[in-house]
Amino acid sequence: MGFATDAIHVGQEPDPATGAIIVPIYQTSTFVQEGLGKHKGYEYARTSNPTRAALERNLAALEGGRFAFAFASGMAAINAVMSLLKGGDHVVAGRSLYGGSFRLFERVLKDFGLSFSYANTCRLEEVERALRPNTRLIFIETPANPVMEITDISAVAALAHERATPLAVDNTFMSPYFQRPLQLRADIVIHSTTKYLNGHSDGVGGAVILNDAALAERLKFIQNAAGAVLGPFDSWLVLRGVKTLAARMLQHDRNGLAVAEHLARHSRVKKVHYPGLPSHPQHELAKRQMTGFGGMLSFETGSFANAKTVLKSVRLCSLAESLGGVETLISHPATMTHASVPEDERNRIGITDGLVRISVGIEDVEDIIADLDQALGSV
Ligand code: P1T
Repeated sequence: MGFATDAIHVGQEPDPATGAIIVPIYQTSTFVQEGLGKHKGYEYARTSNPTRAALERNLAALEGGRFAFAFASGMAAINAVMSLLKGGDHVVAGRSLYGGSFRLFERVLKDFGLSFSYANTCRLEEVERALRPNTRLIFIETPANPVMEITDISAVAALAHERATPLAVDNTFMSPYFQRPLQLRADIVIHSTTKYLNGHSDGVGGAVILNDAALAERLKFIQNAAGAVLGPFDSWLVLRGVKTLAARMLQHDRNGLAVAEHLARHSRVKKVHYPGLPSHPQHELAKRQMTGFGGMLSFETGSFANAKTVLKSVRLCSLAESLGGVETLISHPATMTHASVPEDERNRIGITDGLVRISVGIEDVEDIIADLDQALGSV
């Protein structure tokens, strides 16, 4: 079946007990057993819950993977993947990552004996140079938050596999509608479902999707043992959200391109980072690896004062962290999402004080553009 059909139907068969067309919210902590060891597949809701299991089946299908696990947040999903490692292991991570991933690595996981090297993963030779004999994972985000750097997933996967090292890809920005890393031979896909998968800015969640049975078994063990699971109501919200993923992503993509093209022509905008623009340094790779460019972009206003003016002046666009919802969100990475990245590192990546990020929503695009124009008019 096609993607939109799977999004609506996989894991979402009518409820066998009642015929309800919508998967029920199994708001229960435990399941009564008929006798010792005799139950209907569910024992305790941290281990497994039917609403969460439905979502996990659905997300596995959308990413083209065999196994999926849902977590309490994107960060909990990333932490679970990192829990596959042990003290002394080394990770090569992309230098461009969501600030919270960097914070988890540097301020939590280092204390458990993991070590991290950050590479410009757009350059294969830099990934290769960062590898060590004890490298046990390569972790990338593509497109990367917020400057939209693109990493060649198949090329990094080939390099990783030469060393029998798994490659994990945070696919939050594209969603499986526009990019399927497992098909490009990545081993682990991570999502903050808070973003496009939920799509309506009303729940925080995360997911990990993979094909390898041994890794999946270990991850399932970690999900249950550490317990950062997605609750039944939040699982249900994501199940509802994914049904319109295909329709929403098409509109995010149309609006994203229109806003990016408009800003690129704007006299008060110095630079636009959007993979769908031919001026993007990896536009050709983006066309090859993704089937659309999505709704995320960032642009350079030239100074902190200019960025502040734009963010203060918008009326339709909401100044807020997060992304991927139907409404347009605008933010200042240097002081918001990437505040935990040291300033010199931020400048190296291009997260300047004048950089503004937009998660272009699916409102009428003329209204979004008019709002940005009036805000830029105040600069
Ligand atoms: O917020 P949470 O659901 O825990 O997801 C973390 C996360 C993981 N990966 C990527 C690529 C992300 O962008 C995020 C969260 N990002 C934001 C909140 C933001 O505004 O960029």
